[in-house]
Amino acid sequence: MLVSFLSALRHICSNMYRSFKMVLILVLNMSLVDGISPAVGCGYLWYEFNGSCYRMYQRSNTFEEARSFCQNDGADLVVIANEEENQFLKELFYLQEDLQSPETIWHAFIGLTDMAKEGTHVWVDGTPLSYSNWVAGDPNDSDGTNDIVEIVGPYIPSNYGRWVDSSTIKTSETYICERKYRQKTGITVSE
Ligand SMILES: *[C@@H]1O[C@H](CO)[C@@H](O)[C@H](O)[C@H]1NC(C)=O
Ligand SMILES: *[C@@H]1O[C@H](CO)[C@@H](O)[C@H](O)[C@H]1NC(C)=O
Ligand SMILES: [Ca+2]
Ligand SMILES: [Ca+2]
Repeated sequence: MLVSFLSALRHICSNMYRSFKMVLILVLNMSLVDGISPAVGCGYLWYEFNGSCYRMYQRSNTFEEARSFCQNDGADLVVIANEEENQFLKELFYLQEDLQSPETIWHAFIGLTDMAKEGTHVWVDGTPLSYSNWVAGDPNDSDGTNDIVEIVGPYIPSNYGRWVDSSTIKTSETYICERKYRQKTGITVSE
């Protein structure tokens, strides 16, 4: 009698424990998805890295047009703070699901210019240049109008991820937008 009671109790407890574990796993998974899923946090076709959302576009635009296009999405051309972020952008050429033939891309605009003062590069958010990753010999303002900057794409493996200055009047086929990550609540995560 007692034995069967105890065995029944153990059975009930173990079932309760299993249900509790299931709920726990469910809750943990949900919060994990909330935290890292690009679909939830950054929106469709935007990719999250360290508090920002990124999207690479293939559209034929000048630097200023590309900036406006990013700004329409509450973003701007990408500001690159460190090597980790630059490394992420190299990966973005392949992460970005809607890109056509990433291996054929030469360059993409980033949010860096020396338009205001020749030779003094400033990020579009006003940050002065600290981390940089220039191609050897760049920036060289080679034709006197090279005041915008591009990151080299996979097409040129030897310089992939490095930066070149390019002509301000150039139209690029590719560029990268960045905006701060916002949680579902609409609260902006502070830096
Ligand atoms: C300037 O840099 C570009 C790459 O942006 C390179 O192709 C060119 O040869 C360089 N010109 C000079 C004069 O160094
Ligand atoms: C992430 O962002 C913070 C704040 O902007 C910065 O201090 C940190 O270096 C960044 N980490 C990486 C891995 O980029
Ligand atoms: Ca950034
Ligand atoms: Ca220049």
